[in-house]
Amino acid sequence: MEEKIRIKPTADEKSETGDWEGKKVLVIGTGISGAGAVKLLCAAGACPVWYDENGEVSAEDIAKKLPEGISVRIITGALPGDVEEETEMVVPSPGVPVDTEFVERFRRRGIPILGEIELGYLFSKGRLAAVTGTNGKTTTTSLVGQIMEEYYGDVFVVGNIGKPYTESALKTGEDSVTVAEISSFQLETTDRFKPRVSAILNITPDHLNRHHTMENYVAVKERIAARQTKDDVCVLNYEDEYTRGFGKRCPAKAMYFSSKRKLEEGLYLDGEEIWMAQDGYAERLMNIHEMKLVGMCNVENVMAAIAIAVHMQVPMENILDTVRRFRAVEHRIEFVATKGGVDYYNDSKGTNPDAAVQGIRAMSKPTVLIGGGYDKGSTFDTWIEAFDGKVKYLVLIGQTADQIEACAKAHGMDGKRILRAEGFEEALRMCTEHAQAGDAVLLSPACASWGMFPNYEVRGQMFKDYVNRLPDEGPDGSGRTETGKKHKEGV
Ligand code: UMA
Repeated sequence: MEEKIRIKPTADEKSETGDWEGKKVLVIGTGISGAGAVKLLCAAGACPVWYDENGEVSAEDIAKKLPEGISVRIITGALPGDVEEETEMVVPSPGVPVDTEFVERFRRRGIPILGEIELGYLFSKGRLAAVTGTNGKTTTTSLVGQIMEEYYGDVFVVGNIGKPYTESALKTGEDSVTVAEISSFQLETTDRFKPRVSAILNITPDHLNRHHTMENYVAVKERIAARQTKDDVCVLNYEDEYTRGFGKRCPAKAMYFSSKRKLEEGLYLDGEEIWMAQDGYAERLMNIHEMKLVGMCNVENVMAAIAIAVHMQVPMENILDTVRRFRAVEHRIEFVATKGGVDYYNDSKGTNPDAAVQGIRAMSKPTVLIGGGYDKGSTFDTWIEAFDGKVKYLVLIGQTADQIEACAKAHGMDGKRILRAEGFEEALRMCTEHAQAGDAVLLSPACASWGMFPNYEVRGQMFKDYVNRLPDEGPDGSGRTETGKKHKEGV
C-alpha cells in the first residue's frame, strides 16, 4: 500500500488571501478567462469590477458574457482613479502583460495580483496534473485528459486549452482530477499553484515580446513546479537542454523522457519501441506504430502523457489502451479534405516557428504554405530551413510578412515563389490558384493569429470552412476522393 501523501495545500493555505466576502477585485480582460473569474468571484461573495483596457468594446456586449442574475460593474477604456484606489485585488487575464506601469501601480501599493489560473486553483479540490512547454501542450493535455476521463469519473480538462480553470473550480470535489494546460502567460501570475504532477515538455524561443528574454521565458516556465516538493513529480524532456538542466534543481522528483537515448529511470524510445525504466527494471510498453498519432514530437508527447498518467495512479494497461485510440487534436496538422487533387491541412496551432517546423516536416508533397501573422519577436530561420525544397509557394499575411519574406530570400528562396496577400481570404484564394493536383496546401503560419483573428481556432476554422466549400473536382476534373486514404495526423 502506497504511503498517503498530501497532494494539495491545506484549506488554510488556500484561504490565505482572506475572506472573499465583499472584496473589491479588479478583473482585467473581458475574454473567456475574465468571464470565468468574474463568475467565480461573484459565487464567492466578492465584488468584482470587470475591466477592459480596450475602450472600443461595449459594456453591453461584455455583459452578455455573464449568465442572467449576475450583474457587475463593467468599465472599458481608462480606469477611473477612485476604482483604482478602491481595488483590493487584481486578477489579470493571461493576455494582459503584468510588467506594465498600470499593473505596477497596484503592485507598489501591495495589492495582490492573482492570475485566473491561481484563482481557479485556490477554489478547486482534488488532484491536479499540469502541463506546460512551448509545443505539444494541447496534444499532451488532451491525451492525459482522455486517459483520466476513461479511468476516473470526475475529470476536468482546463486552462490554455480554451477552458478557464475558474469555470470548473467550484464543480470539483475531493475525488476530482483536473488536467490543466498552462501557458507561460498564465505562469507569470501563479503563486500557490501546486500540481501533484507537472510537466515541461520543451522550451524553445516563443513569446519573447512578452517575456523579453529567453532567461525570463525559461524562468516563468519553471514556475509550474515552484511549489512542488519531492512528494510530487515533474515530467521533463531529457533532450531539451533547459528542461534537462531543470531536473537537477527542480523541487519535485524529476521524471525524464527521451526520444534519443535509453534512460536508467524514465520513459524512452528504443528503435520503434517505447520503454519505461523504473527501480532497476525496464518494461517495453508499446510500438509507436500502434499509435494513431505520428511524428517524433508526438512520440515525445505520448511518453510525457504516459509518465504523467502513471504518477496519477492510472494502471499502465488503461493508459496504453487510450494512447492507442487517441486521435490528433483540432488545428494541429489536421487533415481537412482533398479538393481537386490537392490535400489541405490545417495547422493553425503552428503559432511559433518551432511548432511550424513540425507542420512542414510532416508534408510529403510539394506544398503551398500560408505563413505570417502577429509579431511575437520570433526569428524564422529554422522554420525556413525546414522547408527543405518542399515549399512551392509561400503565401504571406500579417505583421510579420516583410520579415519572413526577407528571411526566406536570405535562405535562397526565389522571390517569385513568395506571394503577398492583403488578408486571409486573399491568401486562401492564392493557394487554390497556385496548387495543382498532387500538391498540398498547409496553413502553418509560425505566428500567432492576433491582430487578424481573436485566436488560432477562428483562423483554423475559417481555413476549414473555406476548404470545405471548395468543389470536390479540380479544374482538370481530377476530383479524387479521400475514402480509404491514410493521412498524417497531428504531428
Ligand atoms: N486586454 C486588456 N489589456 C491588455 C491585454 C488584453 O484589457 O493588456 C483585454 C483584451 O482587450 C481582451 C481580453 O483582455 O478583451 C482578452 O484576454 P486574453 O487575451 O487573456 O484572452 P482570453 O479569452 O481570456 O483567453 C485566455 C488565453 N489567451 C491568451 O493567453 C492570449 C487563451 O489562450 C486561453 O485558452 C484562455 O485564456 C483560457 O485559459 C489562447 C492563447 O493564444 C489559446 N494562448 C497563448 C498560446 O497558446 O500561445 C499563450
